[in-house]
Amino acid sequence: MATQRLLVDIHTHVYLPRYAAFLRTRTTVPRIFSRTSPTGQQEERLVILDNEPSGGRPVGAQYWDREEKLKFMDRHGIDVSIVSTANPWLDFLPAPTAHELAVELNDDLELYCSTSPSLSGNDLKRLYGFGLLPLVPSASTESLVETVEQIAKLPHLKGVIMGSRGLGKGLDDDALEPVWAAIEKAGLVIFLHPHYGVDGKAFGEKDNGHVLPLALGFPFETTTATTRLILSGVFDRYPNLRLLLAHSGGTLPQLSSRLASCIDHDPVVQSRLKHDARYYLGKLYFDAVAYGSEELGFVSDVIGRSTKFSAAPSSAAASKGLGISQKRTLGSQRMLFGTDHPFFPPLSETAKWKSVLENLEAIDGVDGWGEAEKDGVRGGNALKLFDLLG
Ligand code: 5CU
Repeated sequence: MATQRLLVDIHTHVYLPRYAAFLRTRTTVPRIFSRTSPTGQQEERLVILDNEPSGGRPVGAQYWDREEKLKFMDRHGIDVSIVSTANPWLDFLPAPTAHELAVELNDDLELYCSTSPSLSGNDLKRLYGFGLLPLVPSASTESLVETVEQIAKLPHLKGVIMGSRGLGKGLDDDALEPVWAAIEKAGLVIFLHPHYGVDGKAFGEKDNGHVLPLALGFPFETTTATTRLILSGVFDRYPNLRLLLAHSGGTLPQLSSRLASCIDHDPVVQSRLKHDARYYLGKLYFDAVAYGSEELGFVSDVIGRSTKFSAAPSSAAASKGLGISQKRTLGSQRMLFGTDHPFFPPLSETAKWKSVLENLEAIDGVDGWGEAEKDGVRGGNALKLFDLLG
């Protein structure tokens, strides 16, 4: 099989059996509990969000059983998945418990991946993973750096997944400097994923189910967390840090010129940064979980124009002349296919999941992306970012 044509899913989640067992012991959110369903069956329910109805949602083997992940991959033609623990990770735990569980879950995930089938025709495994850090209030720097080093030694773990809370003060907290340094040194990719959304009051009183927190709250959270990281100068201090944003970077691509203008009018903030804000978007990676071709095309344009905003005059000159198709090509190289499995299951039994098909069709339909760009987004970019070919 030609590795350039592989389909690689970089946004796909799991609650490892140890994590699911832990959630079953809890009586407060997040938790898994059993109940008798209205039809008289015994069933398990998952509650992870504070504003979720207390009955939660159905949860089953697709959340923890590796065979189910592989079946889902086979059904959708996915060759390789880079699996991450789903939210809320370890965020809700006291520091010692979070550290202990992080170490155990990282070992569990390495085993889950290393004993997965090999992909026929080459040396790749079907499964790789993102590890977990004990990012909770009062976690010590030593415990965080130690866990980064643990993950770096596990050959099938290629990065870390994290939310936006950090040690309780967000990701622009100075206390996280040694963590960024350790992650950069280890060459791990950070997958930044939302969980908390925004203040629910913004969504009013009408019952719109889970729609507003998921469609808007999640991406707004990612937008704010990434913007705060940019403003803190993290990408100037750690230029080789690789940050992958969930849900195509939320609304950051749409707002990046407004952000740049606001910074221009604030000399204090401006003096902290080496580059125009738009430059930093070209240092980031974006999943292609946006469900629409126009959105993907737009995000690739914004990423692709970023070198125009480098403070280095030579690259400014080099990129001024980039046309729309060159920007789209350049931008596409930082975008990667994802499914969000096991979330967004179809409402009725279908062979393939609508949410997956929509994301594949979106990639296929981007104006100005040729086969090379589409193959890159479908898998080639992931092979490079995660150095899967060695
Ligand atoms: O449906 C949801 O709540 C979620 C979630 O919590 N996490 C995620 O990755 N996707 C959907």
